[in-house]
Amino acid sequence: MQESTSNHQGRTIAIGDIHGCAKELQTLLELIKPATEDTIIFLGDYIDRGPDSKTVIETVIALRRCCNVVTLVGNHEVMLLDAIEQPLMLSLWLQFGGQQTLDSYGGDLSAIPDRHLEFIDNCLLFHETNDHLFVHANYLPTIPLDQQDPQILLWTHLTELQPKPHVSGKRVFVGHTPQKNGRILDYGHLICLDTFCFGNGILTAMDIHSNDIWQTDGQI
Ligand SMILES: [Mn+2]
Repeated sequence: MQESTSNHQGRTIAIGDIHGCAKELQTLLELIKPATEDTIIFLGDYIDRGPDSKTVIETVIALRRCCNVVTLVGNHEVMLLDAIEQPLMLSLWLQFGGQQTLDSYGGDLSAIPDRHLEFIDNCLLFHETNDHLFVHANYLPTIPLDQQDPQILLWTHLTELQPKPHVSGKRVFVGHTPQKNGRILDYGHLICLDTFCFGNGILTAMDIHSNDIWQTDGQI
């Protein structure tokens, strides 16, 4: 999906890591009030750690009826898929918050419906528009996103690698590195929208053109 820089049809809004916080996601969507022409871009990590990953995925799937939806993959979705394909990876995933995900489905891996697995399978490694790049975790500044190591795109925290502006000149939106003070991290060329929802209840969305920000306050 390509946006036009000269003629925006609706808003383009990015949402940070949800991690099973279904109530916060629903509150945030009530604040945003998505319209048919709007595009919402999720930066990945829908599942794990928080209490209701099943409802989060259900909510994102249902949102497709209301507006355009772009869904990126996070490292936690990759861990779930790995756990299904490689039994040895299951215990690792369970330690990284996967247990809460299984609990939300009320059972084991086989209790996850196929359409939820298809949703995860179809999530994108990155998304690119005329002016912006979207990826879960990080990037190397000198390489086009489609040539980068998925390990960096999905796993490397900004505390390990704080990249300079991307060679494309595009502003980059990421999640993955939790901002425990609940505020977005804004380097100008790079914005992190992971405001640590599973820890503090604050989930963040940002209109990438107006820079308007919506947040749940953690009290709801
Ligand atoms: Mn992550």
